[in-house]
Amino acid sequence: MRQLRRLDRAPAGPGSSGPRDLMFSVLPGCVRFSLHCYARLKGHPQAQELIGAIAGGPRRSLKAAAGGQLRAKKRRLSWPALTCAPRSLDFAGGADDLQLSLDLSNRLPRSVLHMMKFGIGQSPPRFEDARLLRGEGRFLNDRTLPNQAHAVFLRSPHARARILGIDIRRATALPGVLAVLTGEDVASDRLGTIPMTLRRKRPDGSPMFAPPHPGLVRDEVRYVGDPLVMVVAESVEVAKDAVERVAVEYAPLPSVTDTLAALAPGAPIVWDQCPDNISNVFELGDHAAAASALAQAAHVVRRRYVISRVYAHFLETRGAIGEYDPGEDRYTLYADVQYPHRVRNALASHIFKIPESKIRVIAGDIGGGFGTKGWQYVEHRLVLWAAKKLRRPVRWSSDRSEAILADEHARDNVTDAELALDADGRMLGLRVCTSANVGAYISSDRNLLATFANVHTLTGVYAIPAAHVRVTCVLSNKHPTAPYRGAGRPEAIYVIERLIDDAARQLGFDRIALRRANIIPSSAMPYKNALGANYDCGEFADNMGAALRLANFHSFPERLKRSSERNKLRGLGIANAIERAAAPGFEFGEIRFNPKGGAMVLMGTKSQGQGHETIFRQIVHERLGLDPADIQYIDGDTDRVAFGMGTMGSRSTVIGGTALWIAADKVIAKGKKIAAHLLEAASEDIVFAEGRFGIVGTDRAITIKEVAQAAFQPGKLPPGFEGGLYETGTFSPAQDTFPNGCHVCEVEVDPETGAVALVAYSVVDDVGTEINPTGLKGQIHGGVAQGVGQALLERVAYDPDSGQPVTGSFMDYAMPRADTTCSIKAESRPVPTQLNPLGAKGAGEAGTVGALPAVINAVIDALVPLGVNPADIEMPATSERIWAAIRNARGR
Ligand code: MCN
Repeated sequence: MRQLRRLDRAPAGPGSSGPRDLMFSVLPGCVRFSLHCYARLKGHPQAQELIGAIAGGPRRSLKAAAGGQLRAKKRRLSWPALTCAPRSLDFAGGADDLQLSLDLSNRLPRSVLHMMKFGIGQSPPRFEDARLLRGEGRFLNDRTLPNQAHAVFLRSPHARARILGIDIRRATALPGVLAVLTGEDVASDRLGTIPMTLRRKRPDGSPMFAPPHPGLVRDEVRYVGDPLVMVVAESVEVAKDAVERVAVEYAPLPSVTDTLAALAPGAPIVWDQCPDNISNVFELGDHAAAASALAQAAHVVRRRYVISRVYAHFLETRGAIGEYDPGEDRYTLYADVQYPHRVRNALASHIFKIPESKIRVIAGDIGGGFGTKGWQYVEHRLVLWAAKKLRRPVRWSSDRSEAILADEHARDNVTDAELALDADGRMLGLRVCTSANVGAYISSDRNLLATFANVHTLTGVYAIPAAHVRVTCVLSNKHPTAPYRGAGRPEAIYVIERLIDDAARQLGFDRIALRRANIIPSSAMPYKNALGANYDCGEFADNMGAALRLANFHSFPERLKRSSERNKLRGLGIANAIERAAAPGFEFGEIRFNPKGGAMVLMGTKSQGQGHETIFRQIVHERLGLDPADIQYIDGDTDRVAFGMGTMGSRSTVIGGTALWIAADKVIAKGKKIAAHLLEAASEDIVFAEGRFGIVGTDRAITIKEVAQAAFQPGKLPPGFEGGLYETGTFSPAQDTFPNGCHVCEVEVDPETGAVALVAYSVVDDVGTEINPTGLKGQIHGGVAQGVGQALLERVAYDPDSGQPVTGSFMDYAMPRADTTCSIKAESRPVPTQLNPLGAKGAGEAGTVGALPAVINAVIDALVPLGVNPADIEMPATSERIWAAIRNARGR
């Protein structure tokens, strides 16, 4: 029996002519199939035709159905193949919704059935999209609690100033104001901070200086935006008025924002206790080996690269609602956080010092997180604290202009890199010294993550036998930094891939030949690089070859010629990317059946837009053959999900997916025992395949749904057998996976204005087994766009004298838009890893990792023929910078 099921379709938008996406699943191994069509018919006048086409004729019972049109999608089903007589047909539903259920005997070709499969490697439309596109998502701002009050923060207007006094009397007196809270209140209520677990040293060997943010400051402000007063009122408007009535007496002090300026002797000091502004130093690799390689090399290429400061402009700005239940003496935090369980742990263990059971964290839909919606934002603790004081829910919701002041920023470093090569261009050693600007506070390990966790791939995909990196974490009067898509990975690949282009130019090598000569061959796998990363598998040279083919590299000279005929410069940039993804650390998944045989999947990961609801259903469908429509998906609630580490570091698919795989294995193991009892066979004779438990060598079988139903009926179980069917999986991999790929970017530059147009972009990526190829492409595209944004446009800029951020709105902070990018060709060359049963590697950051160097290398490639010094081109490569570099080259 074959079963073919219509699962869902994306809603048609206004003006569209009918259902856009039709999705089916097939459970192979069956003789017949049935087809269920759930169509929302309103506004789709051709539904009858659709149904007729599916059913191959019978429209007799469809007269109530109006609307719907069938449009075969290229890679999906060919509709004529479905024109076969139904054995039975029935429908149900109201005026707007129709559920069509066809039971058709036979006959879809195997190839068609394969295309319609829902499991791993298929690209069904995302389950979450219908809800999200209809505006039925549950984002934080969709949530309103009865009697909620509103919080607004007073943030420092100075980069550094001593607070001489705070007068809240006029604010408190404003009608509608419920509370005006200051750093004194935080201190007297003894709210804690999150301790550092990293044990770092300063250059003189003394312990790391890592000052956490207290929540609200009371003595001194240290960056523009530093929160010092929280007003809670009946409405946001009243709270904002009250904030303006708070009188703070400041004594401004000199500030420093630039990284190298903060390190200079006599620089303004961010913290009196740390006179050199150096928080700590991190080192990795073999210093002596790298030094000796540099000393003995025929050539050494030395360059300085600057990675600009950017920040994640989520579609949904951050927010939090705190609620306190005095009856249960329990807090609930509603917030757009990436790791609900870790937020709960941090709040309970370190901020409030109460049992974890006293806090529930709920994260609904999240409009983008990008690594930056982490756990230690002070607003989380403050809304809970205020809610308990006021016995009312307290909401804070950042608006777009507050976001740049309230959110953590990312990247921001200056790197000096040296590459040693022999006379033939073989790479011998790499030495890297980075000064990373970490801002004014270090409130948890997370704030330092990008400075150390991903430097291991600085040697890229190349066999460089000796390497050493030293990262100096520099305090400044800027916002703290946090992980942001890639969190050190793009920075690492930026350094090595620019350095190779610079080496090729300086020494007269062909840039591709130089890469090929040094690339780690797949025969060398597993390969431990000089910084300790253990690359388990990968075909780096083949990826580069495939990417160059995809980009039509051989015909680049013709395109170059055509561009120059139009007085445009053209450049092509290459970057081989590799990254650590899905680092060891537990993740959790649960499959919980109900007595009707449906299942709930509960995950410790938290989707922020990646499409988890779809991929985890795919994995469960693949393993258990469950109808995805029978699966309810839950994440982001610490009361409902037993445990979780959350979503970051491109870990959810690999680690969460494997946890779910383990849970499914346990379901099968228990299911076999139940099936054996029901089929009166020995459990060793039961085999499970495609959703059915059968007796080996016979056609006697029952479905997993029937087994699940039996699990809740004592009479159907062996005597003394534990009933129920709910299994969990908790998994931590032995090591990171290493997704890799090659990016080829082409740009056109207008030599008169310096304007850059991205004209072609190709990526070949290896993320191991692709769970959902379309979702994956979306991730690659989104990641590339984020990299392109940083390479060409984005930068958080500060006025060096006052320390004021001068890119406070989208008028000054240049966000990439659709017309900044071009059509991105993404092709997969998966080399499945053995590190997890899925064979998957992480993918969520891969696009960004290669994009920074590919774009900048392309821009430089375009400009070098004009005599532009590559050192004059740093990110963001704005038209103004390029124009100035061209003028410089022309000696004007
Ligand atoms: N995928 C796949 N096959 C694989 C790996 C991944 O098909 N072998 C696809 C799946 O569709 C999966 C998605 O890629 O849902 C991302 O999977 P994964 O690499 O496991 O990454 P995570 O789900 O853990 O997401 C984290 C990652 C990171 S670190 C950032 S930053 C980022 C990113 O995802 N932030 C995002 N992508 C984002 N996408 C959106 N829309 N919003 C964000 O905030």
